[in-house]
Amino acid sequence: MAILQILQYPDPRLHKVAEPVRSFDENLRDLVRDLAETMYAAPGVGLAATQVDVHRQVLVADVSDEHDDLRVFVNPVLIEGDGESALEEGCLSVPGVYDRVPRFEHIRGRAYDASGNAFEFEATGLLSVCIQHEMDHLKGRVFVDYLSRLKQNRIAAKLRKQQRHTG
Ligand code: GNR
Ligand code: NI
Repeated sequence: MAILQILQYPDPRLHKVAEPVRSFDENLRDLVRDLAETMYAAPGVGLAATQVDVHRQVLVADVSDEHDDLRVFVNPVLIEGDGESALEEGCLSVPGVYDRVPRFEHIRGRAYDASGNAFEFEATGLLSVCIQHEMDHLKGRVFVDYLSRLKQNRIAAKLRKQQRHTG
């Protein structure tokens, strides 16, 4: 198990598009364990492999208060989305920035677990928004990409400055 380093916006590696997982092996299960450990340590409610510079379609989420409801999604696809949600979002790769972006309130999709078993999922509320946020990461999209160019420039400048100070 290991806590992995999370890429910080505006790192260009956050815009890489993840490849589908082809072999459901020990390597994948190690990645899932490390993603979960890194998410819980942060702490965050979700984490995509892209954020730890692994460009494969794997994400984890746990929106429970007790941190006892880990969900693992490999090669996730949306089947349908409806309604509108605009929860305030944050991102471990964009610390200190919170904003609303357009999301479905309710989603249905399918994915694989870490052992390669296919399953269908349905989500509303925070879990739904979190899964959409993580699936965007896998496509190389960060939530601030939905904001105005002015906001994006301000956020990038602020975070670059912070990164100069903290290394
Ligand atoms: O920890 C996180 N909280 C959060 C809150 C609202 C909507 C999405 C999220 S995901 C975020 C963790 C993260 O950056 N995942 O990519
Ligand atoms: Ni994020």
